[in-house]
Amino acid sequence: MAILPIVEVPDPVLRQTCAPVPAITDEVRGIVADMFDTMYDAHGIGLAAIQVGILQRIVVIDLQDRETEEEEPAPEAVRDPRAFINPELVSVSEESSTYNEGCLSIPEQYAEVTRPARCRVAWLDTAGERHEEDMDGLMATCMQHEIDHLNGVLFIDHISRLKRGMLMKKLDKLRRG
Ligand code: GNR
Ligand code: NI
Repeated sequence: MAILPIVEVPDPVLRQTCAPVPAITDEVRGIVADMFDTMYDAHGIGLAAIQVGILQRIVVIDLQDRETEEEEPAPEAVRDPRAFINPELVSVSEESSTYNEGCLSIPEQYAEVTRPARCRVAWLDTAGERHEEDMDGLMATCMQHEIDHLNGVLFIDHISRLKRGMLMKKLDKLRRG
């Protein structure tokens, strides 16, 4: 159990392409556990392994642990931890939806991002079982955001240069204090 440091922009690590997990070992299950610890600690609803510097196709999501003002992570009883190994977009809807996205690698910055409203996703669980599921709403948005990470893509790549410039300037200001 470990909370890992989160890689932030403009670290070039975030632009790498992650490798598929070749075999689901105890080491992989250990990475998943550390990713959950890190995600809950940071009050995120999702995390890709690349955000903790591990260049493998591993994603964790928990939509129950919505960002709150509280200091403590959600109690375990109300958690809904889901791990996705080698997740793939099987298909996406023609209909799109817009969501105000944030990213733990771009602290405290948000922007409206338009993506397919629904998607079908295939993945392996931590026991190596294959799953396929239709996703919509926040789950579809979050999964597409996480699969983007595995390909070195960030939500700011989906907005205009002007908005991206403004957001990066705000982040710069935030960091300077
Ligand atoms: O915590 C997160 N919130 C969020 C909000 C809208 C769309 C996507 C996300 S994912 C983000 C955590 C993160 O950076 N995952 O990569
Ligand atoms: Ni992110």
